Amino acid sequence: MVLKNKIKINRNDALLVVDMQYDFIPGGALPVKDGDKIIDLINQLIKTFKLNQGIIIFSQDWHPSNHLSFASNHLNKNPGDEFQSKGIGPVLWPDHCIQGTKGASFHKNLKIEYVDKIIQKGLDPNTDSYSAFRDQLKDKETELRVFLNEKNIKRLFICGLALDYCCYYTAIDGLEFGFDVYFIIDASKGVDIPKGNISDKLKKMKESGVKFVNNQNFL
Ligand code: VGL
Ligand code: ZN
Repeated sequence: MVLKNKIKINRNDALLVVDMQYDFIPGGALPVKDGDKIIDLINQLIKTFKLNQGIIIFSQDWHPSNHLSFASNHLNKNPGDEFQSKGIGPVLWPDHCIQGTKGASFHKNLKIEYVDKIIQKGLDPNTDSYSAFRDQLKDKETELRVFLNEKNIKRLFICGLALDYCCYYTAIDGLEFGFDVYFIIDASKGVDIPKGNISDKLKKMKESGVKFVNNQNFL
């Protein structure tokens, strides 16, 4: 399942580090199991991309407190309850990554000094934006596509949190927008909500043409 060949990063490559924020790390509001264990690996990747003139991008979930993906903004709903309506769902979440809070900030151990661009998403209270490219209704894009095209990026390497939500939707949109998409398996962790979601989303990515790699594939 993981590619065998070695990969040499160049100036047409981008590393997209998805949502490495306190709320997605154990201790946060929407913790991803072992989310903190991938920080060192991501820092190694950041160094590899920097050394080889690749571009480094961080995405940041950045919600207003009245965001409709929060169970607290619905009557009689709890985090994890099923909910599917106009760009929200398939479940409701605990309040997380509220703009300006500690939970929304990047983990302090990340090599943020090497970042070329930060893409914020989920700002519209009425629709979610798992993908770093655009909202779930596919209505409004972030700056990501234009930025990647301006920098003449061909290969997009994705890692971070959560594998089965923001990483997955970003990877699928990346393919649709014409990028050669690589998913760095060992530098990503998922929530697996509902159960089986991680393996389902890995299968969908593979079928769609996403390539799987590990940190050791990089030269
Ligand atoms: C995410 C659920 C809600 C993610 C963001 O970063 O994967 N998941 N908001
Ligand atoms: Zn969110």
